[in-house]
Amino acid sequence: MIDQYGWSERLQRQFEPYAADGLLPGRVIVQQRGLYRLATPLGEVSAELSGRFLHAAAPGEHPVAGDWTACLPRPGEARADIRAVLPREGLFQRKDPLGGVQAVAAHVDVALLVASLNADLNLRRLERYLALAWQSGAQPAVVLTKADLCPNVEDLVLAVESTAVGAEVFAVSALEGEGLDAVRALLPPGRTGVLLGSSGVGKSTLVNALLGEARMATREIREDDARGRHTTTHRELVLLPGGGLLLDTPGMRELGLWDADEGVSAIFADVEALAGQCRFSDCSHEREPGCAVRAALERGALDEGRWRSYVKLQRELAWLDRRDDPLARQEQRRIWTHRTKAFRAHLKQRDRDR
Ligand SMILES: Nc1nc2c(ncn2[C@@H]2O[C@H](COP(=O)(O)OP(=O)(O)OP(=O)(O)O)[C@@H](O)[C@H]2O)c(=O)[nH]1
Ligand SMILES: [Mg+2]
Ligand SMILES: [Zn+2]
Repeated sequence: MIDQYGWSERLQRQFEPYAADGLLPGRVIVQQRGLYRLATPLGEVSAELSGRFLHAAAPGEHPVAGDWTACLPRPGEARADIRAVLPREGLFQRKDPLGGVQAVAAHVDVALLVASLNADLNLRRLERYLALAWQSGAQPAVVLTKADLCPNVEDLVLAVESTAVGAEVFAVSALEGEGLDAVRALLPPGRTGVLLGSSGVGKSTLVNALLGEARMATREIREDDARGRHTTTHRELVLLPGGGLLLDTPGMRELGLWDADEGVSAIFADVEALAGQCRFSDCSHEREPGCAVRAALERGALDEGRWRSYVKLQRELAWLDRRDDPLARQEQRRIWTHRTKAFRAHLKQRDRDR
């Protein structure tokens, strides 16, 4: 049972101390607030964090979808208590607004960045998803959905290919079953993919098409362009008929800041208002006279940590912007190509180790 969920000899070795304590391995297939559903050698069970774990673990260490845990089944009940989380690989993280990181999914091999060929394709947003994917250590691939609604699929695929350096690009129509085999091929038995992309691009529809049944809830057709509504509200790992595993996630907000510049301004509106009051419009907020930011920091009106987060984030965004500059882009391309090669080599090595 857990072999199907990607259990490996390496995980088995890491699990030995827990096995000696009578614990069972369980992979998190659904995570909804403090409640979990685990795939274990005894089948699927509901689970909670044990008191001891809650006490000892930092929030960032709480299990997320895809995690492997050590759990203790409650006798006579289809329930278990989670006692520990195994070391993570392919950890998908997002930035939280204050510069920290939050785990989204663990043990991810392939990150499927999903965008619709129907709506305006936002290449910059795609780049951000890509940056996030590269940070996770998972191999990114771009899936362009709703090909049936697009008259110039080839052109768009080419445009995306030139942006998404190092990632394969696929066009699919879940509705007509086009291009699904290429996606299936990314997820051979035991390999885990995560779907990432804005709300409404068709992530859950794609899962259903790959499953061959309507298991995930999808948006009504006539609501296609409804704004701000998320059909999927939790993360769920499903076992595909071909043996691969795919994690469906809620759209857009899932990635927080990486989605849009507006996000930064909204979260740091007070900081930006302060910066607007400096005497010099190009104030670096370091030692210029009449700097409203330094004054507020000295008065204690602006929190030092918050300011640092803001500066860090600006740097991050500048880094993303630099990639619109041809020379910087060339340099990035070199780095990314190198990373792709390194990553492929890493995967090969890992498969050999398994
Ligand atoms: N024509 C066409 N419509 C599609 C295709 N795939 C998805 N759709 C439609 O797009 C809408 C949104 O699909 P969902 O699968 O719910 O989107 P989602 O990405 O899971 O959205 P969230 O769960 O909110 O993040 C639905 O009305 C689907 O029927 C496709 O290949 N072709
Ligand atoms: Mg969905
Ligand atoms: Zn200033």
